[in-house]
Amino acid sequence: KIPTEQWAQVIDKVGGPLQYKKIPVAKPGPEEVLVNIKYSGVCHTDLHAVNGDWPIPTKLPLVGGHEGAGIVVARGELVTDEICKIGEAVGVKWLNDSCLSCTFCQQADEPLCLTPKLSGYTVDGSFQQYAIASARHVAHIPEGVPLDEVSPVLCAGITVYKGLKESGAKPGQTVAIVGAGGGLGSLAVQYAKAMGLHSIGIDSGEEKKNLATKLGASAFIDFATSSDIVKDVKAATKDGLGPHAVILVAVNEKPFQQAAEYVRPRGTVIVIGLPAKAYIRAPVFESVLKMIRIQASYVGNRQDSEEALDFFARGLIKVPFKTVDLKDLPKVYELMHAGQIAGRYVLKMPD
Ligand code: 8ID
Ligand code: ZN
Repeated sequence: KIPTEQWAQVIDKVGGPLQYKKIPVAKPGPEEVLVNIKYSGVCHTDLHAVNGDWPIPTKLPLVGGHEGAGIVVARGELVTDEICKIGEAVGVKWLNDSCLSCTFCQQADEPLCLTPKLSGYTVDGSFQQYAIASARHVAHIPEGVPLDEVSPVLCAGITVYKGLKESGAKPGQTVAIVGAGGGLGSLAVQYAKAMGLHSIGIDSGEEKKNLATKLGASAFIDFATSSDIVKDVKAATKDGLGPHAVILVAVNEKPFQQAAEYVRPRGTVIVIGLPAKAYIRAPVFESVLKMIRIQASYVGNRQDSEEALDFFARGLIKVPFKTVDLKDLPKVYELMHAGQIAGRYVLKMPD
């Protein structure tokens, strides 16, 4: 039976504070499903939303979260079994809905939709027991997959997998993962490996170094202790010419202004991280003579999501995560703000 009230983490204004309280359970619209969220990963995007870091305002009051894994418990009258079944395990992703009609949606660039709904940003997300999502956009979680471990795949996994595909890096080539010990980075190292790529991890501290190395990075560079990152990254590639691609998933502007200098000639810099008010910078002269490419990547479409989940279901991706209760979200944000999370935190919803 679906209750009328549920536990949620809510902010009323930019900056918080978070309020752990009971709010009403929403009813799905004609093309929506109601998902009983069991677990939700916490992405740095959720903290950017609380802090008002970005130029687009969030809805308020806001329930954050966009890595929600749960079970469909109700659906609107236009949702058939072909679209989404009651009792099915699904993921509530950042892209909660897109119109499927604009020029971008028509070409399967759903993240570029002109009228998207974003979970935990423009609509309430997964830091609650019952979340609403568009039936055509929920991710279908393969059977037998544990909902706690898979939840971070729903944003972090999909995003880095898409970024690696967009980079054009081919099996046998090398990618640098900037922010390799964080949520996105720790999955990027593994997707890279599964795609036949070598990876160089860049982050800071023993814990993140050990994690990135254990997950498959062939070299690690500590950004806090390296006296010359550009030189060190190049030196970590076999021929000293630098990585074929750089995947930027850090939450600090510095590396976004450095990557163009160590990427290999003909190489690609993929911009994914979204530090507040940051700019990308590259020297024109060297960029031209090296014919480099700088490109951004934004989550993934439904097909990317299915593929990223399939890598997980095949056992190629192990999410390094710790679980805490929904009520403990403030502690997770504190650790995240301090850069002290190696891997991901996953919230367990109350029963
Ligand atoms: O679709 C997208 N483009 C998308 C999707 C999901 C998330 C973008 N994001 C954005 C988030 O909004 C956030 O800005 O990606 C960024 C990373 O999210 P995350 O992985 O959830 O954050 P984290 O777990 O805090 O990891 C960040 C890591 O960066 C390292 C930190 O040590 C941490 O491990 N880092 C920092 I801060 N500065 C660094 C530097 N100079 C650095 N690593 C290397 N060099
Ligand atoms: Zn995210």
